[in-house]
Amino acid sequence: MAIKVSACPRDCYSTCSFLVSVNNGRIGLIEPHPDNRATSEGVCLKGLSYFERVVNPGRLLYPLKKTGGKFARISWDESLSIIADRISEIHSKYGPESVLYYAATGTKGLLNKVGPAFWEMTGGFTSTYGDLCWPSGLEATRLTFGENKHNAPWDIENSRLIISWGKNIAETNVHQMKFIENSISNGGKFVVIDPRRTETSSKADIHISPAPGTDGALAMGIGNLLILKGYVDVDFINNNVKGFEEYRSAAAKYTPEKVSEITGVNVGAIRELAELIGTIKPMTITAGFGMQRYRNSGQTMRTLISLPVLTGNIGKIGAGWVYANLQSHIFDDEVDPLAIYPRSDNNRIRNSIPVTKLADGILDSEDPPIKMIWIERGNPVTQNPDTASVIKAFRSLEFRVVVDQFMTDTAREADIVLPAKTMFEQSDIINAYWHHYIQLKQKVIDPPGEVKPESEIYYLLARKMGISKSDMKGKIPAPSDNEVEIFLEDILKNFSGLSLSRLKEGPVLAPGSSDIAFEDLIFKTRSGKIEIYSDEANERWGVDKLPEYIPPLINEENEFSFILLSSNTKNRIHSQFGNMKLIEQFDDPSLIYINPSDALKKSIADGEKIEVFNKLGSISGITKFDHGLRSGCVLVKNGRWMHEGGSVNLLTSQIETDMGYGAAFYENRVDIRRAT
Ligand SMILES: Nc1nc2c(c(=O)[nH]1)N[C@H]1C(S)=C(S)[C@@H](COP(=O)(O)OP(=O)(O)OC[C@H]3O[C@@H](n4cnc5c(=O)[nH]c(N)nc54)[C@H](O)[C@@H]3O)O[C@H]1N2
Ligand SMILES: Nc1nc2c(c(=O)[nH]1)N[C@H]1C(S)=C(S)[C@@H](COP(=O)(O)OP(=O)(O)OC[C@H]3O[C@@H](n4cnc5c(=O)[nH]c(N)nc54)[C@H](O)[C@@H]3O)O[C@H]1N2
Ligand SMILES: [Mo]
Repeated sequence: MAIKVSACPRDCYSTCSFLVSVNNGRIGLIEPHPDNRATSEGVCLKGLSYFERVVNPGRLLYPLKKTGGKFARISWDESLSIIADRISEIHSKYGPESVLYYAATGTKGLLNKVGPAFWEMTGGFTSTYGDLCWPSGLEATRLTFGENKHNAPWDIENSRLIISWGKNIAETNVHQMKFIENSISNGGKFVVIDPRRTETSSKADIHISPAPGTDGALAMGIGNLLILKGYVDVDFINNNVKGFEEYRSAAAKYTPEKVSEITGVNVGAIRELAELIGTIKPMTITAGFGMQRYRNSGQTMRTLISLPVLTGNIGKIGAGWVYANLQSHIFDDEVDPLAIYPRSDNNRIRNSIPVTKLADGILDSEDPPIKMIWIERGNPVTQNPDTASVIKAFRSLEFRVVVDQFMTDTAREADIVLPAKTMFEQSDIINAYWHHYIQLKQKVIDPPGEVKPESEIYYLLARKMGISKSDMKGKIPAPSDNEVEIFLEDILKNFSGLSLSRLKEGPVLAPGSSDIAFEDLIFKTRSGKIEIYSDEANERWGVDKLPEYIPPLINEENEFSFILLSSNTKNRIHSQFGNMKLIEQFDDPSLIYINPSDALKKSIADGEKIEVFNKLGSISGITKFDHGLRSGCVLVKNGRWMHEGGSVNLLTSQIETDMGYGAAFYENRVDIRRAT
């Protein structure tokens, strides 16, 4: 048996460091690597289930071709010939930009850039812009501080007051809980702001449950009280902040009474929260994604960010705005929500389809219209808004290729499905967005069946298409472990302290990173100060220069009674892991959560089979009474597959957020009825 160092490449805060036991080519126990201070506590259930993921009977092991609606195994040579022929046919009929390359969050790694490099070599392609996940918060943070970084994960235990705002830490960032619990044991206070009771709020001193999408009003109201009570840090503001006077008059409109009316939070709780924030230092707000699933989300995030700024909780131990720590993103030029890939020098990338409107973007595309799609590391039929339209858009195309580990609802729509590697089957370098370690995700076993990593698929396809080996040099590694290592080492050589041999021992803190973000009080904004007031926000996104509360669209009454929330869940990452036997025992995706008072109005009992529907579609499931969910909401966990009752995105529309081209997944109303 051998034990090898590796790291989890899922799109998850923790990005755990692993010690992987390998026995006769089989993955055994996965244990935490002690050198990662953020994740040394333990591996989550999903991580423990990896041993099963690799050998899961549903794993795709060979290329498949669909004929007459049925998939059958074909050889690599045949699949690549078909793809090469279709690409050249579609290129000659419509031009290279009629090919849409779509990649999402399935796995992190520097080798992911091989995909766009290949498509660029074919003469060009179209890609998506924006992001389904976090761009409004990234942009709000960048506009305010100039960059996205925060204190080291372990620093939060030094906070005396921690506010978890729209984040379900106990399920989505499990390792952060340990540090929060350390703070609580040392007498720190913990507040959770979420329209439902969660595993996280069960640990809180105070749980505030605002009406969905109204957090902006709550934060402006708190800001107003902080100013009125003299709780703001005047010296810090005078030296470091742009726009305080303007903010003061904007916030004055948000009296506790008005905020209470908007948010449904009682005046006493609003005053108490302001009192805590004003009097307890250091304070950290750790913000999640809940309030970013509304059209107003960028502006909402700006209202929240103002609170640690007003109270001087920036650049200090135990203080700050914990949203995205991109200090390990040393390999990217810039994190710019406007462009996932920087435009190439020779302009071969058309960045024209908004990811939130993937369906309409394809259906409305012209000059040239999209005719082919290549999908890897993503499951857009399940995860992107408006599933029915996504399927319609895919079916309007002439040719579809999906690369995945499993026969997902998206893969089912493909003409050719290619089998993808798992994290154990190719080495890669990964970064994180919560801690600031650089890590090696190490190859520990050979891929099973005929599985090939994407870099190899692209290499072979390029050769089929007549692209020379020398053209691929430095862009697509030749198919061997040694060539992959040379490719990665070549990137690492630009950074002191980083090398493959060092990373084979364990995680390394990113060069230039620091445990206390903004300790130097240098802010890379236009003014060099923290910008509560931002000209750029207005110029780039057309929003007010100041943070503000804009009522969400769901407040506009329509015939559907409930607001539809679709949070993440502990034992899955979006649509991944639900098909593992280990996970099935703990996770029931069929459950549809509703407050009993609402269910009773509809004469629906706990455990009864129901449908959730609106104008876009319907899904089915089992009612689960949830006293902790705000009345007026229905909650369906995102990531369910068609055979589990249907993706929640059958009910969501293609609405963009005010900044960063994100997805306003929660701006949807639905109704429920007993299933027939
Ligand atoms: N186990 C697990 N971990 C994950 C993931 C996963 O799928 N599974 N996904 C990863 C990814 S990609 C992401 S983006 C993150 C997401 O991490 P989180 O932000 O923690 O997760 P969400 O479930 O999107 O939302 C958090 C909470 O916001 C609440 N919420 C909804 N609407 C509002 C609102 O209007 N105001 C407020 N204050 N709260 C609201 C929801 O009830 C929910 O409890 O997690 C990452 N970690
Ligand atoms: N209604 C609603 N929808 C949501 C959300 C929500 O809160 N509500 N959350 C949104 C968020 S935050 C996010 S981040 C997105 C996530 O959206 P996606 O990134 O599309 O989500 P996943 O379900 O993780 O799908 C990733 C796919 O990649 C595959 N995969 C994993 N590793 C590899 C690999 O190495 N190679 C290849 N080729 N494939 C691989 C997996 O098997 C899986 O099918 O979903 C969004 N959708
Ligand atoms: Mo995400």
